[in-house]
Amino acid sequence: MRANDGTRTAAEVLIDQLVIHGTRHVFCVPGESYIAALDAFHDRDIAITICRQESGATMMAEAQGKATGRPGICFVTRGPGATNAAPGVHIAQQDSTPLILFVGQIAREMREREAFQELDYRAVFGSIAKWATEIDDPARIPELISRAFHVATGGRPGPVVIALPEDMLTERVAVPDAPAFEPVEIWPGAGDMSRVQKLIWAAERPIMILGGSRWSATACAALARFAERFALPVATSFRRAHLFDPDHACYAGDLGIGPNPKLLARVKGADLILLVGGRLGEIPSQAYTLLDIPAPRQTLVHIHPGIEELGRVYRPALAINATPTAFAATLEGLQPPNELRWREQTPVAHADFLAWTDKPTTVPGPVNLGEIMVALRKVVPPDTVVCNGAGNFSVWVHRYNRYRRYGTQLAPISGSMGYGIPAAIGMKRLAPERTVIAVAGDGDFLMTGQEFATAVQYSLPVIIIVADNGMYGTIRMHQERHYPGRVVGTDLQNPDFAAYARAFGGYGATVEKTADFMPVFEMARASGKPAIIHLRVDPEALLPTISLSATREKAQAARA
Ligand SMILES: Cc1ncc(C[n+]2csc(CCOP(=O)(O)OP(=O)(O)O)c2C)c(N)n1
Ligand SMILES: [Mg+2]
Repeated sequence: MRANDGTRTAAEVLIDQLVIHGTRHVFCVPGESYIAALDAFHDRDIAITICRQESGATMMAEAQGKATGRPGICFVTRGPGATNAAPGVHIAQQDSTPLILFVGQIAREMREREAFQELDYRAVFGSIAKWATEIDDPARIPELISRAFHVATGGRPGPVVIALPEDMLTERVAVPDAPAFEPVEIWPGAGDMSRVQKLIWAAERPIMILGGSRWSATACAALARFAERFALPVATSFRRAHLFDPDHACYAGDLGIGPNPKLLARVKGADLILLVGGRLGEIPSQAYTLLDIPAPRQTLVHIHPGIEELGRVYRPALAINATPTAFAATLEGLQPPNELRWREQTPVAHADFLAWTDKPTTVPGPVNLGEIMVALRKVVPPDTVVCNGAGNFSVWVHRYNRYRRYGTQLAPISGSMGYGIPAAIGMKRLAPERTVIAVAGDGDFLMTGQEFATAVQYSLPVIIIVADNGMYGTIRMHQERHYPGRVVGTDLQNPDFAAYARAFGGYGATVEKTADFMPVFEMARASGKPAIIHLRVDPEALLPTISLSATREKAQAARA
């Protein structure tokens, strides 16, 4: 009950601030440590999603942060609740996603005794959050929450962790609210843009690479118009394929795991690279082999919202501290040269992409995940969101799905298993009208598969495809490459995933051959329930390009 003497509890001030900053969703696993904050949600216009484990809760919030560019919000309890939430915080860090994690904390007077579940959150999250703090004084909540929203979204976005001592939350204060925050745009200077134009005019073989966060549908559209006017080939970074329309004549493909060799050759052979928003980290740079470090042979123009990222690994010829949204908005002012010397090359780059992704390779066994992705991409609406975690199965997803709109790809740049299911649930909660699909491996699914209960609880009909090959296939692959024939710690004995779905109150079905998939998918869709389609995949189908036995034989031959 709210008082009418002009004072509020700290918890009430906190939740009021969230409402003012535009928060509409909160994900949580409850804990007695922040029971006063939970109470303050009562009668507030914020949808709460109660989850089954904190890693799923934090990933759901992170997925909303990715999709909206505004901080995803998660509440967890102290100690084990907080440490369970760490994977979502790490994803937000590596994926440059705004996220605010609130952690209940022991009462202030018990500090430093190792009270029940006591942790020092500044120390625990010090190296994986952008900012970790604890609020001692209720009167400073408006200031510190405002700062949290600015830190999470500013420059290169990332996670903020805020501990809330339990006794602090019930203290009463009279304090004015802080006004709503707005993410701060960072604009390139006029001089920057004229230098970009000069470098493009001098180029013979330019290419653009898009990555990172701080994009929008408008920015992607502006960038596509620019690419068109300049006939520039455009590649996307690892798990950022949704930044450019794959059907666009300038699209050259994505730099992920197992990329198109022709795209790699094109980037290596370019004389000008416009890297917009991305960091060209270990995965897209193919273990830092794509560009020379620190001085790339190509003329590198690096556009990034985080000043600390410019010159961090690669010395750019031109560094521009700007958000992709602001940079894209200024591209209209650039003029193409009279002669586009690379014009003939751009359709070739697009044809290379199509040749790589149009038709799936053949794989051993009756289920071909590539053919399934191709069949799916033909029937789902263009704004369908496809989510995934980590594992070899994701290589098929990224290669054969077409992410046709901004925000249709939710996948961890950090490579965290277990991301796809919570991401799909977070997304479906945000946009119930959209088709949301998660593709998971058998290992991947069970990292956060308990959240299927959350999908059922909130009637969120996500469709989950579990590619079950009975192993941690990616690690088995590395094993066969480095220690051929010596299988240790990578076999899995799995449940009946379709029965699992039904036991939770969802739709479940098993698919044993490719041709059966689409009818089952349609039934899953028609059921209106959260669904799991259990795909039985031959473990021999290791990658689109090589079988398990061939991987082993290749490694053995190299040793002989
Ligand atoms: C949280 C987490 N733990 C461990 C790993 C290491 N890892 C990467 S892929 C993988 C196996 C994935 O297995 P599965 O989901 O069955 O997919 P598959 O490779 O078999 O297609 C493992 C264990 C990881 N990336 N993330
Ligand atoms: Mg597997």
